[in-house]
Amino acid sequence: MTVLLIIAIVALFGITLWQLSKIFKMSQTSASGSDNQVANDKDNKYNGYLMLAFVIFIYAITIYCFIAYRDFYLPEAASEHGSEYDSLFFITLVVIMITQIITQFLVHYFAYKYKGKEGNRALFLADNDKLEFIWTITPVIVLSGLIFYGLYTWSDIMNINDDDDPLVVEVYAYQFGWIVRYSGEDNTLGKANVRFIEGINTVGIDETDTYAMDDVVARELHLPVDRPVLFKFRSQDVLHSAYMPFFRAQMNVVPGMITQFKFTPTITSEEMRNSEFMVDKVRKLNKIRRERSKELIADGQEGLDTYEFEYYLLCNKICGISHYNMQIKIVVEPQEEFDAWMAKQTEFGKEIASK
Ligand SMILES: [Cu+2]
Repeated sequence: MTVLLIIAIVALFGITLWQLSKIFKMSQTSASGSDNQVANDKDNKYNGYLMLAFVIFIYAITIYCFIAYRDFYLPEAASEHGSEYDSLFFITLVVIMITQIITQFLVHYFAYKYKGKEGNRALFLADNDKLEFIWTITPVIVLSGLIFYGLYTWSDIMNINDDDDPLVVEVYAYQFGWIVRYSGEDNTLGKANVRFIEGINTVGIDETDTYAMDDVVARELHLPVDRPVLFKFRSQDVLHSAYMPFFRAQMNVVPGMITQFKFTPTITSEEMRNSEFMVDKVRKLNKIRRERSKELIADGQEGLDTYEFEYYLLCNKICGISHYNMQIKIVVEPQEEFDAWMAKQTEFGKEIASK
């Protein structure tokens, strides 16, 4: 790979020198009156066709990408606000695509249509108020529409209403992992500070705070389905970002402050695992893994496990050397299963009492 890169750099450097020498030569010849470097009708025609060919190439590669990468789309959102987010995204994409397809065509078509011709002179046009008005006002209207729609969606999603009685959960980020803290019976998180981190107190809970006694610290993020969850994010060290693509949620995790985000999960892990989309995706993935396993085993190494779908919360800020593996499993389940899981966890108060 490195060798390839070096070869590419040397080649590019060579081409640059060659082009530079050409420019130098051109400036010399035009000064001396020779015009053998000026494009003639044949050259212009050739370049005109190249312009047309290039726009066809752009369209072809766009269509190819849509088809080739169609499997990489996320399925239906697994949260309540997800569909609003998806419609915003889809409408923006459609508006941009239509504009791009038309303007790209016009740019290339006009370059072809008005290609240079011997003896032709360009028309001098100082300005045209009407035209300028149209091409200024149209983007203003379209963009304002998109921006207002985006702002409306944003405030709708980010509006945190206490009447919803959300389950309060802290998501704590560190290099390189996540810890979650449930607020317990009182649904209020105890105070915490990085200075209190010691031994089993992994997220720095204030042991003197009575609200903290029923807090539950866990290494898996369990969420009851159809109940609003209010996430409070804290970071121990650097900037991280909590990314939950299936729920269309992402929030920066900033050292020294608490950021928050609320959403309601609507599809359990089990339902997502059994959905048509996921069954098909997992089948394709496991086919790739089986083939890779064969190679590994033939090589005397251990084969790969069969993949099973789980939701994950991932870090989406490049925060250091093990950033790529900074993740925590999310389990969305019916309320009863959530309660059963919670009953098996130890409250912070009991944990410090038994140490
Ligand atoms: Cu991170």
